[in-house]
Amino acid sequence: MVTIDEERFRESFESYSRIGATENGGLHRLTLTEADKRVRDAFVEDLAELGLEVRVDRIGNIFGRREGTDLDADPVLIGSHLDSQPYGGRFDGQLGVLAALETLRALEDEGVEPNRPIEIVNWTNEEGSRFPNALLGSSVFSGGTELETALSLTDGEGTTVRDALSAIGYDGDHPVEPFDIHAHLELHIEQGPYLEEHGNSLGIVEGVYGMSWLRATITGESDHAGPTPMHTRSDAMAAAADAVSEINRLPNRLSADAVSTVGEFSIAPGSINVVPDTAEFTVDVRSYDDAVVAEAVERVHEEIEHACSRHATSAEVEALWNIESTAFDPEIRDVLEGVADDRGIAYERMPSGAAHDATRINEIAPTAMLFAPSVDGRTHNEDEFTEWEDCVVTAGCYAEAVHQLASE
Ligand code: HGY
Ligand code: MN
Ligand code: MN
Repeated sequence: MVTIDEERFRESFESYSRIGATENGGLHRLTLTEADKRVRDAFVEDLAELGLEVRVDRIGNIFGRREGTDLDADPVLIGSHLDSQPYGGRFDGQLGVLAALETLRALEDEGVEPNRPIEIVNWTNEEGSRFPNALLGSSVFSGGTELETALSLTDGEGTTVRDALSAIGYDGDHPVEPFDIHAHLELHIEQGPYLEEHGNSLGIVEGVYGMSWLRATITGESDHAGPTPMHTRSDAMAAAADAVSEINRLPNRLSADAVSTVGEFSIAPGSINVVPDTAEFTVDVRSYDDAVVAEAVERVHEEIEHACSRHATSAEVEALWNIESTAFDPEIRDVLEGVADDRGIAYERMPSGAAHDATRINEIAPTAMLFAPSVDGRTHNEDEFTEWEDCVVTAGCYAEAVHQLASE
């Protein structure tokens, strides 16, 4: 049995939450920025303090290794991500990394020496908001994305991942190559309303939705807002507005779980008395059923085409990213259920609408996740919140499950 130190866990959480903190209790800690560097430095320091062998790979993933008694045993991998959304929450990703850190500290405290090594990780660019390929570090590690492709991704200012990594000194020299993993476990906040609605303190995640990201650029003609008759206009904004309202109505016509989001939107030239000639927006479509995601992508293309023909405009639609839905390992889910049952914790099995690095690791190793409840389901904003008692309960289960997996 392993018991976490609640005070120490909370202190870590509070101190990491001060790095890139916003005034309203959130985090603005975009991947590979100065704030991300500072939290990475804090993480490396904490790993070194535990006497772990620390390594940084070429996509900036940070690993710490705690040896087991059996030097040849495949390790258990634990961890999550420390990057945040713009003005995001302080629980998304960070809670998982710190629960993993607290697990290692608790094992150390209690002098528990499982036979398996344990590897802790902080993945680069899980969020995908600065460099639009989410789960980037874990995707390169699992072989889902080529290293060169990842390093060449650019942000809105044209900075490449490669340059951003070296600017913060995390362009590691360790090769990005998957090692054999006995089991991987990620703790995360639910980022949805169901645990709270059902009165459960823990979610045992069955799997993660499939998703596709697109970027559409609609081109029209800029004209004078006054003398240009409506029927002669090629108004890119009007076309985009039509397309976006249809895209937002799509999910109801596709499936009970389908969702679509237009998260970025810009127009040019952006003058009050000029008909816009350019509109650019992103689309994020998801469902647990990959066929629904594929159908949604097709319908997005159609809606944009129809809107463009109504407004004498043209469009280019770029596929940014796609990931299939994934089902987690039933045996590890059973370990989690056993731990929750032993502790009398109310839990439920559920899918995840949010993508996680565990999705990628599940492609190469037995993987599972557990969720802590999100108050009002709010996330990806500064109001993101999880009751501390729920953080402790979930992290306690996590530590015990890791201990059991590492002792198998
Ligand atoms: O987009 C996602 O689901 C994750 O938060 N990156
Ligand atoms: Mn996350
Ligand atoms: Mn997120």
